[in-house]
Amino acid sequence: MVDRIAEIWGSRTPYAREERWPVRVDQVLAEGVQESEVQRWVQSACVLCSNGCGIDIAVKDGSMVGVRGRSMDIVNHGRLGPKGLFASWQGMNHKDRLTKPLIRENGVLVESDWDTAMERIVSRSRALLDEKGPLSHGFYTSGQLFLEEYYAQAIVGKAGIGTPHMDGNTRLCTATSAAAMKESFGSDGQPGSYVDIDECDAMFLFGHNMAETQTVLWMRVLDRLAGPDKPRIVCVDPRDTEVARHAEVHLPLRPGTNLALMHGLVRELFANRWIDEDYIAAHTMNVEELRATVEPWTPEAVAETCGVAAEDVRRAAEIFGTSDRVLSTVLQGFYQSSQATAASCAVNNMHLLRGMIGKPGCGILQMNGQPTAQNNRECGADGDLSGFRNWENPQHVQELADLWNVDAAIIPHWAPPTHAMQIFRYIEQGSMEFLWVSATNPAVSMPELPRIRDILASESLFLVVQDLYLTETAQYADVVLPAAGWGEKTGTFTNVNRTVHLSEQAVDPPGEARSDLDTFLDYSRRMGFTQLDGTPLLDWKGPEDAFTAWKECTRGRPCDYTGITYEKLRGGSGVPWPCNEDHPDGTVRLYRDGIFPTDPEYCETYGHDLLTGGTVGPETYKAMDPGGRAIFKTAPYHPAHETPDEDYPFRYTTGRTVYHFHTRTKTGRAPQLNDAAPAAWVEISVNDASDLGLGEGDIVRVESRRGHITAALRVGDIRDGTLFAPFHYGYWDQGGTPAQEHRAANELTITEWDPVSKQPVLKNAAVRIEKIADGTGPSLAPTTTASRPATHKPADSTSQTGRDSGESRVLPPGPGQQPAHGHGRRSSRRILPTAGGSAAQATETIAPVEPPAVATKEERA
Ligand SMILES: Nc1nc2c(c(=O)[nH]1)N[C@H]1C(S)=C(S)[C@@H](COP(=O)(O)OP(=O)(O)OC[C@H]3O[C@@H](n4cnc5c(=O)[nH]c(N)nc54)[C@H](O)[C@@H]3O)O[C@H]1N2
Ligand SMILES: Nc1nc2c(c(=O)[nH]1)N[C@H]1C(S)=C(S)[C@@H](COP(=O)(O)OP(=O)(O)OC[C@H]3O[C@@H](n4cnc5c(=O)[nH]c(N)nc54)[C@H](O)[C@@H]3O)O[C@H]1N2
Ligand code: SF4
Ligand SMILES: [Mo]
Repeated sequence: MVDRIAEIWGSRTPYAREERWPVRVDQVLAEGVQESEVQRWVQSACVLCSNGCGIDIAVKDGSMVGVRGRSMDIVNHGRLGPKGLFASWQGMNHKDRLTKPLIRENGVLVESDWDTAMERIVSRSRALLDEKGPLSHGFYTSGQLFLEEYYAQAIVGKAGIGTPHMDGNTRLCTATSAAAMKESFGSDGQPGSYVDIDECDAMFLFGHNMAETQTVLWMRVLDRLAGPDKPRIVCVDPRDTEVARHAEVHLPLRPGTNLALMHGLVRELFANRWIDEDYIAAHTMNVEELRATVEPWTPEAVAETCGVAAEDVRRAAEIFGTSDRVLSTVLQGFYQSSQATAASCAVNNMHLLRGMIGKPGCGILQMNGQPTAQNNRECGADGDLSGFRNWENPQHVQELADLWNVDAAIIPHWAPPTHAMQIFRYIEQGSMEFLWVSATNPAVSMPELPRIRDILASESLFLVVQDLYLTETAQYADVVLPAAGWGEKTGTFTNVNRTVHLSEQAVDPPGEARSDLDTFLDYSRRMGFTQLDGTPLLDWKGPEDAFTAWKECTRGRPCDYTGITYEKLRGGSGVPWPCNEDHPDGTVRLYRDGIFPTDPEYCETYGHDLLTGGTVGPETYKAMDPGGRAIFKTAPYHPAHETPDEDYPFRYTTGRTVYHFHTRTKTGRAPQLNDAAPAAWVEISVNDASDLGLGEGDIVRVESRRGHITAALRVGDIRDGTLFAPFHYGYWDQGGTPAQEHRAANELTITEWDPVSKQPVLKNAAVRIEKIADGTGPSLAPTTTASRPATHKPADSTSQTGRDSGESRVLPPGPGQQPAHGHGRRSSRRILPTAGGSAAQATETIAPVEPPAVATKEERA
C-alpha cells in the first residue's frame, strides 16, 4: 500500500536504455470494497490527461467502485497517477450530477424534459437559420468528448448547418501543437513515441511540467533516471518544477521569451556544426533562412533577453548537439506564450537540423493536454476539415462532400475556420446569436474573465450548455443538457503518441443524462438535416456506426484508422495510428523514411508566415515545391506585447498543480485530491517577497489592467519578477456552492493570441501585487510539487536567474521568509493539509509479467 497523494509517482522500477519498461499495476478500490467483491472489470482508458493510460473500471452493484491500470497497455504498463486513481471514477459518482435537462423560465433554470429542452433548441436554431443563415450559429466544444462525438458534431456543423464557427477548448490547449506540426511537416500527427523515453540519451522539456501533468510518463522518466545510462535532462521553465530538479541544465527564462532562447540554441547548433548536412540536403528546405534569422542570437544576447546564464545556453545546446538520441517534449509554457508557433517550430527545427526524427530515441512530442484533443483535431469539430484535410484544397472539400453525400458548397471552406477567441468576439458584436457549449467551462478557463462573463450573459445570445455538472458556465445557459460521461458511454479516443483506446460503458448514466453522441444525433434528426438523396444526414444507431463511418473518412490520410475495429481494441493494448493494410498493428513513429506529408495534393495546410499569421496560399506553396521535404519555419523574435512597467511591475504566469484537473469539476469532487489542494494561491520568489515585506500565507491582491484576484501567498522557487497562479479555481466549489469570488487566474489574463495557431496567451501578463491581510498560517498550496515552499534564503536566489526589475538593488537578508510551522522543506513529503491516511492508499503490484512489446524489430533498427 502506498499513499499516492504524498507519493505522486509511486515506487521505482528502474530499467536501462533499450530495456522494456517493467510492469507495475496500480489499483484503488472504494473504502470498504474488497477485490473479491468486484463483479466486473470494464476496459477503458483514463480521460484526465493526454497521456491516455489504459485503465480497467471496477463495477459493483451497478456503480463504479475503483480502477486499476492495464498491464498490457503500451502506454502505461499498468501504472496510474493520482488523478486516474482517485478522480476518474469518484468524479463521476457524485451526488450533484445533472440528471435532467434544465430550461430558463422567467430568468431561472428549472427542471424540464428532453422533448421540451430539445424543441427549444431546435426552434431557436431553425428560426435563426431561416432569418440570418448559418453564420448566426457557433459551437464551442472540447478535448474531452469521444472521437465518435466529435465526428457527429463536425458533420452536423459543416454539412447540416454549414457554419465555419466551430472550435473547442483545444484552441486554449493544443492548437499550437497542431499548428507547429502542420507548418514543419505538412500535417498534424505526432512524429515521436513514448518508447523514445526508453531509448533516448537526453530529454529536453520545453515549457512542460511533465512531473505534474503527465505523471505516468514522468514515472517512465524517473525509472530511467534510476537505472544505468540515465538520460540527461534539460528543462525550460521559469519555475523550479520537479522536472527542473532532475535537470542537468535548467533554463528558468523570463515568461514570454521562448523564441529568443530557441534562436540561441539553434544558432549554437549551426555555430558548432552539430548538424547533419546530408539529412538537411535530402529532407528539408529553407535552411538558409533559418540560419540568417538566428544569427544575432549569441548566448550573451539570449542571456540578456531571457534572463538566463549564457553558459547554461551553451551547455544546453551542447547536450542537444552531442547526444546520439534526443527526445523533446513541448507544452503550455510554449503553446500559451507569445510567438507560440514559431517557438514550437524551433523545436522541430532542432531535430531536423540533426536528422533526429523518426529514429529510436529521437522523438518529438508536441504534446497534447486533454485526453481527446487529438480526436477533435482529426475529426474537425474544431473547424478544421475532417481527416486532416486542407480547407484551401478543393479536392479535399469534394472528398468530404462525397463521403457525406452533400453539396460541397455547404461545407465551409471559403475562409479559415473561426477560432474560439473570434467566436466569442462575434457574440460580443451581436452577429452570432446561438452558441452550443459542450464539455468545457469557459467562464473559468478563458482569458480575461470579466469580459467572458459579459459575453456569456449577452441578451442577444441563446446559450446551450451540455455538461456533467451545473458549472460556472451552465449558470448562464438558456438550456442545460445533462451528459453521460466516462464509464457511462462507449467510444474511442487517441492520446499524444497516436494510440487509440476503446472505452466501454461500465454503468448507466444518472437519471436522464444521455451521451453527447445521442444528443448530437437527436439534434440532427429534429433539425431534419438530409443527404442529397433525402435520407437523414446522420443515421447512426450508436458509437460503432460512427466509428465505421470515421474509418472511411481517414482512408489514405495520415491519420489512417482503417485497420482498427472495436474488436481489435478489445482485450489488449491501445493501437497507434496509422493502422491499415500496410501497418496492421499500427505505427510506433512517423517519418522513418524522411518523407513528410508536404506534397501540395496531400498536405493539411499551405502554411503561414509565422510572424504575422498571413497565409502562404496554394500558388506560392506549389511554386515552393516542398515535395515531401520538411520545411524550416521561423520568425524574428519580438517581445511580448504586455511586459512589466512601473504600474504593473511583475510578469504573471499561470498553470497547473498535479492534484487538480482544470476547473476541478471532477478532481474537486474526489476528496483525496481536493484535500491536497483545497484553495487558490499565488507564488512569488523569496527575493520579491523579501523586497515587498510579504510572507508565506499573507493574503494578497494581484491586479492586472483587466481584473484582480485575492489569494494566499506561497513564497516559492520561482524566478524573480514572476508571479504564478494555478487556474483551477472558479467561483463555485462542489455542488455549486458559491466560493470566494475573484480567485480565478483568468481574471487577470489578456485577450491576445498567437498569430498562426490562434492559441491565447494565457502565460504572460503584467500585474502588480499588494498585501491585504496577514496570513493565519502557510498557504494551502501543495508542498510536494513545484509549489513547494522555497528551498533557499533571499540572498542566494539571484545568482542563477538575475532579476527582472531593480537588478542593482542590494537585497536585505529578510527574516520571516521561512515557511511557517516548519512545513515543506525540500525533504518534506507532507502536503497541506494532510490528505494521507487510508483514504489515499493505493496498491502497487510490481508484476513479474512480461511488459508489452512496444516496437517491432524493424522499428528499433
Ligand atoms: N494535474 C494535471 N495534469 C494535467 C492537466 C491538469 O489540469 N492537471 N491538464 C492537462 C492539459 S489539458 C494540459 S494542456 C497539460 C498542460 O501541461 P503543462 O504544459 O505541463 O502545464 P502548465 O502548468 O500549464 O504549464 C507548464 C509550465 O509552463 C511554465 N511556464 C510558464 N510560462 C512560461 C514561459 O513563458 N516559458 C516557458 N518555457 N515555460 C513557462 C510554468 O511554470 C509551468 O510549470 O496538462 C494536462 N495534464
Ligand atoms: N490561465 C490559464 N487558463 C487556462 C489554461 C492555463 O494554463 N492557464 N489552460 C487552458 C487549457 S490547456 C485547457 S485544456 C482549458 C481547460 O478548460 P475547460 O475545458 O473549461 O476545463 P474543464 O474543467 O476540463 O471543463 C470540461 C467540462 O466538461 C465536463 N465534462 C467532462 N466530461 C464530459 C462529457 O463526457 N460530456 C460533457 N458534455 N461534459 C463533460 C466537465 O464537467 C467540465 O465542466 O483551460 C485553459 N485555460
Ligand atoms: S497520467 Fe493522465 S491518463 Fe494517466 S492516469 Fe494520470 S491523468 Fe490519467
Ligand atoms: Mo489543455
